[in-house]
Amino acid sequence: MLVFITGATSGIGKSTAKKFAQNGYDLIITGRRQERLTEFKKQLEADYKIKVTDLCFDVRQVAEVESAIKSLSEENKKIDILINNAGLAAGLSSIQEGELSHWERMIDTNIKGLLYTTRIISNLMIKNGKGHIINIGSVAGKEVYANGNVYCATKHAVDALNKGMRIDLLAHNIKVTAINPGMVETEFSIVRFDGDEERAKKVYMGLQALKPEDIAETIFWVANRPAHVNINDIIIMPTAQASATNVNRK
Ligand code: NDP
Ligand code: 8X3
Repeated sequence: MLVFITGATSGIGKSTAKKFAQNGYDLIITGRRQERLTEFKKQLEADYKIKVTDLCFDVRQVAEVESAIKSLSEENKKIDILINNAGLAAGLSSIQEGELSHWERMIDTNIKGLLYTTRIISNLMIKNGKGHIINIGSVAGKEVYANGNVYCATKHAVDALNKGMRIDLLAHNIKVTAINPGMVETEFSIVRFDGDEERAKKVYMGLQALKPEDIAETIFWVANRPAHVNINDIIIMPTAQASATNVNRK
């Protein structure tokens, strides 16, 4: 079995790659940071005796996405599971004050990047007669919170695309699942606050946030249901979080 993961250099994508590797799956790991990909590939191959292919590309650049996937061997084009995970929040500002560059980065990554990857890989799955696409959405795709405007809009788009692709791919024996996490402690908030680690730490202060491993477990479980079973949609939160904004901090 072969799993293609976007954004495997950090956080949820990295933990998910490790979880599948531990269970003997071959992997295609992707991201923009080549050094991290090279190191991670070496480590996974040594620890788990699986085959790992690394592809360094920016999901926002359609030409890069196409040429990276085209460069795969015929064997590596038989992708069983696509995990559309690469994504980010940039900024936390009101609609009247938000930075255009932040908005463009989120829209280009979370929506357009996911679309570019899905279009090509879904065609490979159709050729193969089966597949499973797992989209990483968010609680921000189910609710909207103050100053979350554009990030929430991109994750609402993922929610809609998840439903839309399930309908379009129905005739092709391709499962489509969304995993929608609440707060997960990764590099997410550091990226959101443009590298401000102190501000990022405060997001998770006083509560036990989810760990990326918790999401990896869930993704692995979803991917291992019997052939006739599809999990459409999961919302997974820390026990200390009831909604996007209701958090029990000690
Ligand atoms: P991280 O910042 O730890 O990881 C993000 C990953 O996405 C990195 O591997 C990064 O790789 C990759 N990525 C970002 N932009 C691009 C790009 N333009 N091209 C290719 N790869 C890219 O965050 P998380 O693990 O938390 O985030 C993973 C997903 O989970 C995102 O879609 C996020 O929205 C979602 N999510 C996160 C939550 C959280 O609380 N952490 C909650 C709900 C959803 P590189 O920089 O090397 O390109
Ligand atoms: C990430 C979770 O609450 O910051 O998608 O939007 S949140």
